[in-house]
Amino acid sequence: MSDDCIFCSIVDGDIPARTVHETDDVLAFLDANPLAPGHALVIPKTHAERLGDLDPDLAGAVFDAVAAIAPEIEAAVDADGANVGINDGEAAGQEVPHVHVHVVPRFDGDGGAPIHAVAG
Ligand code: DGP
Repeated sequence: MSDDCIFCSIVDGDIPARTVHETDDVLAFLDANPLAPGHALVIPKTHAERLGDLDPDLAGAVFDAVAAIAPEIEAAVDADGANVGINDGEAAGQEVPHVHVHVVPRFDGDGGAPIHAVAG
């Protein structure tokens, strides 16, 4: 838990969120500013600012959760694919300093950019 961390407050139940998956170590919830229907964030419950700060076992648990829920979210919103990614550090666009993996459903012909176009 880190004071002033929005995502720690969500873990603690002090800020409401639409939970889509939860384990002892990981929470996934819908993004408040979705890029697409079903856009979810997967976070470790323990505070870590950057991916490199994350305990490797916990990083594994986060990606296990991503792998489990991405197909479920795609099915729930009838998507055709998903972008899965991390904005790691301010220079990469990280706004909330608590590691989070974006799962953004994609739809055939939706006109959005692939991740490799972000800095291209
Ligand atoms: P990033 O730029 O990678 O740090 O993305 C932060 C994301 O977090 C952004 O898509 C909006 C989302 N977000 C920010 N505050 C809240 C919140 O209080 N609740 C939820 N559910 N999402 C939030």
